[in-house]
Amino acid sequence: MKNSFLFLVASTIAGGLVAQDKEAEKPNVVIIYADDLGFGDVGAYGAKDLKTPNIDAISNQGIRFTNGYATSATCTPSRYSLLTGYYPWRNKNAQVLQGDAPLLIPTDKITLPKMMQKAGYKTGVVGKWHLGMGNGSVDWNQKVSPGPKEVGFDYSFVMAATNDRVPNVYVKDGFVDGLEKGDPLQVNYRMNFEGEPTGRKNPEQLKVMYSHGHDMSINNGVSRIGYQKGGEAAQWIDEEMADTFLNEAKQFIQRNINQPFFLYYALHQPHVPRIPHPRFAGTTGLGPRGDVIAEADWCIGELLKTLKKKGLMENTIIIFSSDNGPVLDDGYMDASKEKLGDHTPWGPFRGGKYSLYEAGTHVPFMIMWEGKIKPKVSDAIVSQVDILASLASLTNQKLPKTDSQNMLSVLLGESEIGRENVVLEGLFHKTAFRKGDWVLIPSYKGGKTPSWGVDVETGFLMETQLFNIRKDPNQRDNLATKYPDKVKAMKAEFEKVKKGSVQ
Ligand code: NG6
Ligand code: CA
Repeated sequence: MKNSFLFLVASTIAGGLVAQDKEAEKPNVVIIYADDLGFGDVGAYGAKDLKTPNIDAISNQGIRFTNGYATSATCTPSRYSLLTGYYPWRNKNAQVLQGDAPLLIPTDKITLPKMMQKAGYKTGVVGKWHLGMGNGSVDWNQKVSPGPKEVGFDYSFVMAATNDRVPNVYVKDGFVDGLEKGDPLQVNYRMNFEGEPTGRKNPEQLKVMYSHGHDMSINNGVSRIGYQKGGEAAQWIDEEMADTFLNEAKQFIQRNINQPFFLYYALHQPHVPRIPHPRFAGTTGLGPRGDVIAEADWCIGELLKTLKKKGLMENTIIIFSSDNGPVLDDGYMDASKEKLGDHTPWGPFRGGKYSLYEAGTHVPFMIMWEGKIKPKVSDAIVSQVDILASLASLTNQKLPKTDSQNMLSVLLGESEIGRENVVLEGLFHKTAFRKGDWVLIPSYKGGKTPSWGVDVETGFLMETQLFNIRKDPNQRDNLATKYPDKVKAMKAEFEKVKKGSVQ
């Protein structure tokens, strides 16, 4: 009698523990991924003239990484790495894609969302996709496939590429959302459709003037990259995009409240064209770039509120980062430069989006898990490419070898031992190598700025560059000639990593 009572108590406790453990292995995971947000754009990283209280709240309740990296200084390659676990320069096609590009990610390989599906998660992507969809000759009036579904997302509500590229429509689970039968949507990146206005020919129709490129089809008073015709009812209104994506993200959470979910919430801000909802226009004094960052921050706050209201905070890991560094004029005359004042989107770093210099890839990177991760600041080196292996470890799964390193203990704040080294990519697959405090930028032919004249130093110089990033975050003091042995050793290790023999 006594024994069986004890047995009952013991098994109940054990049962309880097992159940708890199981739950602990499968917290919801939300990745919030900004587009072109700089290290210095966030209050938690030192921004003073721009307020980001909701992003800061994630940082204050979790870990703020001071050495967090996107794999690339542009969007498609960084997203490719996040979802595949491979460095983007290993795939020659992983470069900024047009809106009609075929799906970039192989459908027969493991991806972050597929791995989460295997662990029993419902997976969703809301926001910017920019990884190609379809097979290269898409009929936008039929189901567009392969796409997010084939990459591992049970639900998707996305724009195909960027907010400055056609088609300007949302694609929901493979179908253009809101398309009317009698008004088919056509897309062409080579030539215009007869009689259709363009920014170049009809500047009087524009509410924001283009500065370079972006002079093709007009939607909602903004000319874009590429040509499109028809699909009028489905064309997005830029001012409503933030609310649209936020509602989709909230609904995804609501639908999956009773099971583990993985949400990839890919914000469109502050990428061009920067067109905030009127609620945010003029609120920061920094022009549209500041205003859309305030809008993005608000969206993040609303998402957190939703998780809180549903009682999900203690069972949800939230990761926040950006796909690449900041840029001011990226194709529209939106006064980003004129209204910048003392704000420094690049933080202490040199360069920006497109750049091999630090500001291209050294981005805000933070994680919170209420009650599980103790708040702190970490200087460990982490890359977004590591999220795959780390979440595989969290959910107890084996992965084939990729560039992704298991940084789970670093992400959970249990260790300060991050990556030994990390490869950084600028435009056109040009790469640099960080090891410890040192960054090596090999010599490259090519100009200081991208060919279309965007005002960012790429870091592509004829001479080899070596910097001590801790002492000289602004990369002004090139130590390559002073430390030839260091250059040699780093080059050798870089070559090994490129060949895949060092992980
Ligand atoms: C460039 C565009 C730029 C931006 C970028 C992609 C021109 C002149 N510039 O080609 O405006 O769209 O591609 O940005 O067209 S990213 O963040 O998605 O990588
Ligand atoms: Ca981007």
